[in-house]
Amino acid sequence: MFKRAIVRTPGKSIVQGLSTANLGLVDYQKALIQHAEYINALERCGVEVLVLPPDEEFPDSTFVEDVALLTLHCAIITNPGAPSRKGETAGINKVLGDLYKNIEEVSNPGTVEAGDIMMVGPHFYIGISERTNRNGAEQVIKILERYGLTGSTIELEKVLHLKTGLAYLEQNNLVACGEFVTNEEFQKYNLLVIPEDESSAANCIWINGRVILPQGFPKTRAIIQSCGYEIIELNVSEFQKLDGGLSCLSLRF
Ligand code: CIR
Repeated sequence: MFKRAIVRTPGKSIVQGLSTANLGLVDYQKALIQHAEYINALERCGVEVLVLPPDEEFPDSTFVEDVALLTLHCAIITNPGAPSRKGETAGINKVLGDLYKNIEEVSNPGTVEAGDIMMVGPHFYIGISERTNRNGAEQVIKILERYGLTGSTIELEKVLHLKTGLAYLEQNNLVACGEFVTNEEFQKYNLLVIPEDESSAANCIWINGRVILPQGFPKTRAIIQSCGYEIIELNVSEFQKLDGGLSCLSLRF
């Protein structure tokens, strides 16, 4: 169960965030409303939400998931592979100092963005992507092992982050799309295969028995509902314009 979450309110600079999506310019006012609805949904799932103020210096800083990995035993500050995002870690480091006794860090030449890390109980899958390199993943695995946890790597072919196309919903249920569907590593799970035309919906999150899904993906909704989950749908259009989704917007622990 998750007790807490950390989010960061988007700043006006979000309109300059990194993007390959070609979905148009972010509407800042809409982004603020969607972010507030996101916080509300987390609270409805029984999570206490710590809301950090906007950090205008970093346009992508609302995607707070990427700058830290929070486990039961330690927090790991990452080292983002995107040059414009490197400085985001200082802000999260300060906040985590009050919440965690054990704080670890990934350092150069290793790069890691935690959107590339998926937790399945005590095991962490780490995507090797344009943002997360092998050195970074190895640093994370070594740290995890010191705390009795494990990690392994998955090569990414097309997507930005591992969790762009995967979401673990507990109870052995794994949402998968595209390149991950046939990956050997994931065949031991009950795969909930998301059709390519709804690929954005693969970035959904399990919170305390409920699943938060992006709005407008009826096939995905039906698949997840058929497994017995209560669903909360949210409009995250402004974040999708920046290749972001539901998981990216919070650190859950
Ligand atoms: C970026 O390119 O870094 C941001 N525009 C989107 C980050 C999305 N984060 C995630 O998937 N965990």
